[in-house]
Amino acid sequence: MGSTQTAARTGNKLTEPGQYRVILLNDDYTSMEFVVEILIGVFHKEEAEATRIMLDVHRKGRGMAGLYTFDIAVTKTEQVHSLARQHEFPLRCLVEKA
Ligand code: TYC
Repeated sequence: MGSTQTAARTGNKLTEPGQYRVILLNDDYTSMEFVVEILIGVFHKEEAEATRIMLDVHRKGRGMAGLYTFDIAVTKTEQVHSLARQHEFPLRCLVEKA
């Protein structure tokens, strides 16, 4: 049995360290190649998986780049925004509680 179930059963206040999704947002201006490079360079995806995620975001408007503890999720989000600024793309992402 996992510790989350144990914590719930014993009624104490312990919880697992939170997991946070980094969500990539679509826009009309960022190049597909740049998004794939971000997914490989920042989120350590293989090229085929990076392309799949990029196309999913392109079609649906948003999609998950990865699942991390809070500090790592925020750091990756900052890296994406910094790289996007350097390349003059409006690419945005956000952190949400999983
Ligand atoms: N929609 C962009 C285009 O057609 C590609 C894109 C995909 C942009 C994913 C952002 O998170 C994104 N060039």
